[in-house]
Amino acid sequence: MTMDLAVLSNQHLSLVALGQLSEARARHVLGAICYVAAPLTESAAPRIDAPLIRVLMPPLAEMKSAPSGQADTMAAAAAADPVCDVWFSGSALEPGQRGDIRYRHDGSTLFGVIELAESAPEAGSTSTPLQHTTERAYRQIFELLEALEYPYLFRLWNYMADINGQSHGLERYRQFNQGRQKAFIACRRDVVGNVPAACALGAVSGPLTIAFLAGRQSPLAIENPRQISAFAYPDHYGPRSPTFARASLVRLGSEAVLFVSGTASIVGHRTVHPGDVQAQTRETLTNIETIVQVANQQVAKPLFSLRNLLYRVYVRHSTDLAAIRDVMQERMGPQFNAVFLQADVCRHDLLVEMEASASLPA
Ligand code: 3EB
Repeated sequence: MTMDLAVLSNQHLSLVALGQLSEARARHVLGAICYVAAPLTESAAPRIDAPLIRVLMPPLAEMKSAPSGQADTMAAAAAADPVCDVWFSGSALEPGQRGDIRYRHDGSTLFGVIELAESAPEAGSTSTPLQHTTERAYRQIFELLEALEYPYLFRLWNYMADINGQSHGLERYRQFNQGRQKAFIACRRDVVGNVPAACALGAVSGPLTIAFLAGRQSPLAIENPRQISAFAYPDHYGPRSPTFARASLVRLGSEAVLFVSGTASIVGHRTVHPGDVQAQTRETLTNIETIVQVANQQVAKPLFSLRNLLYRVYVRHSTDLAAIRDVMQERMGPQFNAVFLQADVCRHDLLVEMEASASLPA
């Protein structure tokens, strides 16, 4: 049976569907990130021999309809089946484990996952546990990539508990940024310009959980002209800037793969439309559209569009689901491909954040 698979592509599958993939197709799974409302029992865990991580981040489904006679605003979001972002390779895969990282790779692309419980640094260190743990995770990632000769990070997903919480006098997201940037510097990685696409979101609970895609082909880092680059944010967003690009674009064989980072209602460096989830959704889509235009200039044709991306939408308040979906529909029509997750976004005033990807013949 021939697997008509792209060089690198992703798909949203329910956890059940992931467990039921044919053996031939399962062999092509690089890895998966599964978003679950509650910890999985062992029997519910899919028996798939690929790196898979579970993030406690409830998937959202809209209720079919509001009770008759009640206003639309009564329509609430309900928990949906666990949903997985599954990454496929068109080639044969090799599995591996090194330290706390599990990975699979195909000679061109590597997908890895690492989960670390937060632990305090040795006595005398000024790092907070989250900062220390982040630094350890990233050092392991860079060491693996060096050892296996996959030098280029395309994309990272960062998930942590209580992202907006305060401890040791600093917001936890800012502690994470400190640890991440320190590891980049220690491992002689660029912290401005040539940096990977990423997202950083708050889960209900659980360890620091990171998934990543890396390769042997250098990606192009893309910035959004409407926004100040995150690595150049002013100091008042934290002592160390976030280390990510607005998107990355990589050419793999005959395909162009676009990774749009977590994108929110930020213009310049400021949050705009605080308290207005629909206006935030419109601004976010305008930001993604702008990133898509920059990517299209790079491939010299209108390859990517809002409609042909695959979205993950992080919703702070599950009751905002319908309002967000309506704006997406108003902008893209009914045919868009998205999953919605309840998550904490890394600024208090952000109500929604979206990330997207597409893999297209270029
Ligand atoms: C922002 O634009 C919103 O720290 O890796 C988006 C994407 C955000 C990635 C990260 C943070 C990150 O600043 C937050």
